[in-house]
Amino acid sequence: SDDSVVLERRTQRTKPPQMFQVVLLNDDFTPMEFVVHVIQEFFSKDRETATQIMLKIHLEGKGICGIYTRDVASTKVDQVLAASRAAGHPLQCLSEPVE
Ligand code: TYC
Repeated sequence: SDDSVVLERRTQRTKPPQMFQVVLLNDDFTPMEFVVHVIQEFFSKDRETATQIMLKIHLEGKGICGIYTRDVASTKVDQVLAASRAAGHPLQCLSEPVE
């Protein structure tokens, strides 16, 4: 006879996804006001927070604007670059894995 025992898995074991931080880089040409606008629009920050992030980038060379899953981070980068090019600014944006 078949005396095997099957135990039901009651814990889910899906590991959390790798997260990606979206970083803006400083440059000498993009207006501060444009960077603040970009951070507000694409990273859902209020005006004060966006201004703080922009100033950190301006002073330190780069700064994290948000942390997302791979596809969302990639879309944010594409949106920022498209808006920057459309406005004639050289603003650079990239995403990198967290850790
Ligand atoms: N350095 C720019 C200026 O003085 C402002 C700036 C801030 C540009 C952040 C890019 O990611 C940036 N106009």
